[in-house]
Amino acid sequence: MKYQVAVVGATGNVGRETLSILAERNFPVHKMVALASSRSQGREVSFGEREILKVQDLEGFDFKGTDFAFFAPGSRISAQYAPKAAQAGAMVIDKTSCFRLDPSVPLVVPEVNPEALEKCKKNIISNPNCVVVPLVVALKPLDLLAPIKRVVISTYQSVSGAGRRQMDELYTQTRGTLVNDPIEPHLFSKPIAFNVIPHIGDFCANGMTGEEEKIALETRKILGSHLQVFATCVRVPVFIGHSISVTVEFEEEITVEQARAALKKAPSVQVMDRREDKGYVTPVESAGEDKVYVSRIRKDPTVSHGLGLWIVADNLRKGAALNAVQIAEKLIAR
Ligand code: 11C
Repeated sequence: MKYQVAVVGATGNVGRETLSILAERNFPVHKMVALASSRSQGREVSFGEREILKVQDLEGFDFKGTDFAFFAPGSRISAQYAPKAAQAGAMVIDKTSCFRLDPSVPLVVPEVNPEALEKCKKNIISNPNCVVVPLVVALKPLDLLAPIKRVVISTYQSVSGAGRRQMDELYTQTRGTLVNDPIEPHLFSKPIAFNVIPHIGDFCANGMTGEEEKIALETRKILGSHLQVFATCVRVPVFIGHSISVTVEFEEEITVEQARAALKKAPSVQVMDRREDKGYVTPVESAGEDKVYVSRIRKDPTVSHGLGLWIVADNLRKGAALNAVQIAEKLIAR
């Protein structure tokens, strides 16, 4: 069986990656439609090496006959159009934060909580935040070994998570700095070239940022409310690949060897952990790859039962587009 598929937000980073992954994985498509705002109408996007698609205006599009609709526009666009697509009969897989905390919308990472798909009531499934996906892929096998009590993370998030124009800002600022022609920050609040910015999302009343709140709430929705999450999110001058420094506190003792063995067996995880030069993965190496890389597994002696980890993944692939395509593949398999 083949499906009619729509990609909404087809000109953005995640939309284009979705088209490319659907083509790479030979997703069974009989008709592919690329949608975006009227501003992008008529632009061309590639569907793998097979096809060039003309972008159509989302506003006038009738989703009747669409089987899968991958949404990767802004959250407000998803709020407006995803329910329309779902009502027209499309299974919506939404990559924005719009519905993630809605109790009637499953928030799914197929290797971690596929059972949540059973609870899909509105024809909408949410894809988690691009830090949360790799985080839960790595934490789930550890949580099965010994329940996790608390997770403290610091993120090192690439500019592609923010968008295409933010990638351009890093490029032009870097070049400008090197040729002594500094470019003022425009999309980021402070210079991103040769700098790091501890601010992703809007500030909340409690001092957290939106990204930090999302990470805590989404991780608990997926893994369970038995664990607490505290995050500090930082934008770094890297184009693709989010990294996470993680400290995990367990209810019971778990050794480094047990953790390493469980992670080695876990789906989508690649352990790369030699305690020597180059024995770990950096974001540049994760770009274009599908795995969640885990390095620097070590004991945290400052708490009763603690481990430290370093996690890296391509934020546009496993963090976003690939996970969404895997959700659709899981639905087809069922
Ligand atoms: C970033 N993680 O790197 C964000 C992008 O919740 O879907 C994804 C925001 C989200 O800026």
